[in-house]
Amino acid sequence: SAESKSNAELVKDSWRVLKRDAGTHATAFFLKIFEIAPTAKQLFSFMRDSTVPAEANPHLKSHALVVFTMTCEAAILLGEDPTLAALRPKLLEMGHTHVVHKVIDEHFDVVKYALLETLKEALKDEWSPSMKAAWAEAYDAVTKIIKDEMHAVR
Ligand code: ISQ
Repeated sequence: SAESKSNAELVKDSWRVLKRDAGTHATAFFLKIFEIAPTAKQLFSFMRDSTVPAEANPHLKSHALVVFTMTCEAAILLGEDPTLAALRPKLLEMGHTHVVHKVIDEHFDVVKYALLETLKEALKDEWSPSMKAAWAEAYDAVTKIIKDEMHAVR
């Protein structure tokens, strides 16, 4: 039953569903972010300089997949490695990149909400409170390391 699954298994299950139509879900994810926070478009150079509608932007999919895959990798790792030591070098680097692009802490809340909404819509009947908790835990662990590094270098 779903109750007996680990967080890693729950996230892997949802990832399998998401992957079937990754482009669509990646686009939905971005559009949700811009719906909540229209000024967030200014953070992405490929959006800022673009004349095509967001849903036709080729860079959008790969960027959204960064967030999906990083959160997914973290969820799988968390059971064995609560400090995410293996991902740390990459996450510290991401902290620097986000400072350069003038990302602030509040942006992470918008992205978390949009991520969970996107997953809920993608998973439909398979979405569950335990899946939501598993993704949220992984997202919080990843973004804590990124944000701590942003505060340290700023
Ligand atoms: C933050 N960093 C990289 C890619 C992203 C895609 C969507 C939303 C936030 C992001």
